[in-house]
Parts: sequence; C-alpha cells; structure tokens
Amino acid sequence: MQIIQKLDSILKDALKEIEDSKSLPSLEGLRVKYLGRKSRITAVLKGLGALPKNERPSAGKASNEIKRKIEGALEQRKEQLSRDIFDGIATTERIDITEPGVQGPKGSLHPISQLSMEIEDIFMSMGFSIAAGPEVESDYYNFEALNIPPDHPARDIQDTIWTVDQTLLRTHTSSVQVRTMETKKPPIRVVAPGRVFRYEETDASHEHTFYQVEGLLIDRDISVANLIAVMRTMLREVFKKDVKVRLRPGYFPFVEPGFELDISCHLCNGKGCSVCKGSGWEELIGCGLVHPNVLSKSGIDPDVYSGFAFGMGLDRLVMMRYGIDDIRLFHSGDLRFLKQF
Ligand code: FA5
Repeated sequence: MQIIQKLDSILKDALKEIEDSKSLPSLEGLRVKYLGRKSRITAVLKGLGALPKNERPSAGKASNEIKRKIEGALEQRKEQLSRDIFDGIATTERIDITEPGVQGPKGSLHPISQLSMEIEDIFMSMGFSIAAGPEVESDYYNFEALNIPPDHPARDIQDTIWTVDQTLLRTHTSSVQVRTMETKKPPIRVVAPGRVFRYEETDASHEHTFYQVEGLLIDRDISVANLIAVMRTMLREVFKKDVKVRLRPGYFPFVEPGFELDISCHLCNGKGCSVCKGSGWEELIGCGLVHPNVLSKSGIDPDVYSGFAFGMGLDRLVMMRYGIDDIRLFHSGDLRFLKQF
C-alpha cells in the first residue's frame, strides 16, 4: 500500500534527524516538523479519505503507530541531551573549595549598644537582673503610677510625644519600674536599658530620641547610702577609675528625696564647654528613694520595704567615656564616626 510506504519513509527520516540533533531547541523544531499541523504525516492522513473503505482502518492504525514511535524517539533524545548538558556543566563549572573567599565589609556594634551591654554586665555582677518594657507606653505607666496624675505640673518637665488614646512614646524608662513592681515581689534588683523619646529641641547634649538605663532596688532598710554606693561602683567600672561626681537635690514626683547626679565634664576636664554649657558638670543621672505612694500603688508595703531608683542618660555616659562632643553624632549615620568604635 502506497500510504504505508510513505509513512515508513517519513519515520525513517524522522528517526535519523532525531538521532543527529544536538540541542533541545533543534529537537523542538523536529517535533513541530514531524508531528505539527503542517507535517508530512498530516498531509498523508488528509489523503486517507481517497482510499478504499476497507484499507482505511489499517492505514489509520499505521499512522498512529508511527506518530507514537516519533514521540518516543523525541522523548528519549531529549533525556539524553539533558543528561549531556548537565554532565557538561558538572565538568566545566566545578567549584574549587580551596580558593580563598572574598571578605565582605564588617559592621560593628554601635557604641551605645556596646556600653549598654557592658552596664548590664556590671549590674548583673551586683546581683541585678535585666528588665524591659514597651516604647509605646500608656499614660498610666509613664506618669500616673509614678505619682504624676493628670494636670500635675511635673508633666511639663518632660515634653511628651503623644500618639492616640492616652498612649505616648515613653519619655523615660521609669515606666519599667512600675511594670516590674507589679510582677515581682521584693527583694527586687533590676536594670532596664532602653530608648526614650521627648518632643525637644536638640543641641550638643540633648536629643529627641536617646537612651536611658533605669535601675530599681527594693528591699528592707534601703537608704541613700546604698544608692550612692551602687552609683559609685558602676561609674568606677565604666571609667576604670574614680570619677568626680556631685549630688544635688532634684525633683521627681516618684522619689523622695530626689537627686540629680552630675559627673565632672570629661570633654573640658571641668573647665566649661558647649556640652556642659560652661558649667564644668554634666547632668547624668536622676535618682532617689522610691516614693511610698509609688510602692503602695504597685502593691508593695512602704512600711516594710524601701528602695532606690535611678535613670541614667546612656548617650551622655558614652560621650563622657569617649570624649564625644556632640550627642547628635550617634544618630547621624556617619560611618567615619561609627568606624572608630
Ligand atoms: C528622668 O528621666 C527620670 N525618669 C530619672 C529618674 C529615674 C529619677 C528614677 C528618679 C528615679 P531626667 O529627665 O532628668 O529624669 O533624665 C535622666 C537623664 O537622662 C538625665 O540626667 C540625662 O543624662 C538624660 N537626658 C535627659 N534628657 C535628655 C536629652 N534630651 N538628651 C539626652 N539625654 C537626656
């Protein structure tokens, strides 16, 4: 039968070309050429109608078989070519694991983070643990529980950035004092380093976003002498020598008595400069004995327990330790500054 001979000759040509093809795109071309709508097989099949009726089934069957054979040959060749390509990559693109790598630039911890971690270690060696609280805080924890009710004039001392619904960006880490007293029973010894925010104009020693380390110690018979001893120990550890400090009366509604602890300005050796505003002293720590109202509001009996609290300006401490003359450098993103630490 003429049609069967034609199909056999197409099959022979197809198998030869498939065998000789060297790439996946050329194989795809052959699939279109031999099995596509404009292929020779399709043309042959169109002539089936002209055959006598009894010859048509065997011719149709033969053409299907040839198509299957071509498909099988294409699939086999594709697998072979893919394997060859993969083997080629494996030999030409071998990785030399002995080749030295390229070292990317290395960052380092910010000086504030470095000192914060050091301070945590110093206090941990004195038996303190580390506490933390949220930066977005409620009016209650930032003010009210600290003996600063609404309309109290002391609210004006710290210019506040309010968000919504009596919520604010905490103006000091003292909010962590209250959260700690609510959840821990005395004796309590914690420090809480953290970021605080104030709606405040900046200058060489003032930032709107800065860091404080809060400290709280509550036990029986705690006095100002204990507070001073702990402050001195901490400063000696930070500066590796005794540093000149002075204690002044200070007003914070959540302590009684309250103090401001100043450190002799390390930038001008006490002579007076733009950081200490010519005074020779830099205000570093607000502190005092925890007010009985604050203790009882947090469920601690002020007749049994007393305690001290402090809030230290961490940025200023870093400035004094390294002789940095402008607090704004910390957030400037200036790599020349940061690379020195
Ligand atoms: C307070 O924030 C009190 N919460 C401190 C405190 C805690 C008192 C516990 C009593 C008991 P003050 O606003 O003074 O107080 O801030 C404390 C320290 O943070 C200052 O001594 C100073 O070192 C630092 N500080 C204050 N304002 C700024 C500022 N704008 N920029 C950088 N550091 C600041």
